[in-house]
Amino acid sequence: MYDLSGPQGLVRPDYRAARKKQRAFCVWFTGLSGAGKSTLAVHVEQFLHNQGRHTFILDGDHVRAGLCRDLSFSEADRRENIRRVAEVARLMVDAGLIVLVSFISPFRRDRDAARALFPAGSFYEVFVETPLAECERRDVKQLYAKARQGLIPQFTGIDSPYEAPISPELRIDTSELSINESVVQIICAIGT
Ligand code: ADX
Repeated sequence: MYDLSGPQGLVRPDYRAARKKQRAFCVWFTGLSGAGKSTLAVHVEQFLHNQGRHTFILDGDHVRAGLCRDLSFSEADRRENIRRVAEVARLMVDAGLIVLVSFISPFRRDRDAARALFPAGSFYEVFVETPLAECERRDVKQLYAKARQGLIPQFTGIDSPYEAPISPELRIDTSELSINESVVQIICAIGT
């Protein structure tokens, strides 16, 4: 792991967070499309913002329209997608922010590599483990129907793998918990 604090100047990452009167960290939401990752990130952010915290959301749909617009959904491009967003999240944490990352991030080794970028205790993996059947039933973006018709190749959970986390900091099944109940669990897990 490289040290961003040295050559950049005398202001250390923890000084920047302290100036914001907060602990800086990353909450990494992973799970299938439609599992509820983005919804949870939005509500956790709102809670933290109302508590006076400085936050930022990095979301797959948003980042793929800009920073990662050159990337497809092949395995290699998904890995590059996650590598980039992990690096950006790390920069934002060093800037003193609480960063909420919401990507399918289907491969365990890429999530582990993301975790390794952060100081110990400042990365929380939240596995949004809503079952595929429920994600498909919701089909908010009508993508599962298209994937089943063969119109979207390599769709996660259909014909592209999702590797479930082995020991995430937290598991949330949004088919069993309300948004508010989920937010409370996440806030308790991150301890802020
Ligand atoms: S990741 O696999 O590289 O982490 P990411 O979170 O950025 O995925 O983007 C997922 C979103 O892209 C989904 O919620 C869905 O809206 C859209 N999408 C388009 N094609 C696919 C696909 N083949 N598999 C999964 N999601 C897709």
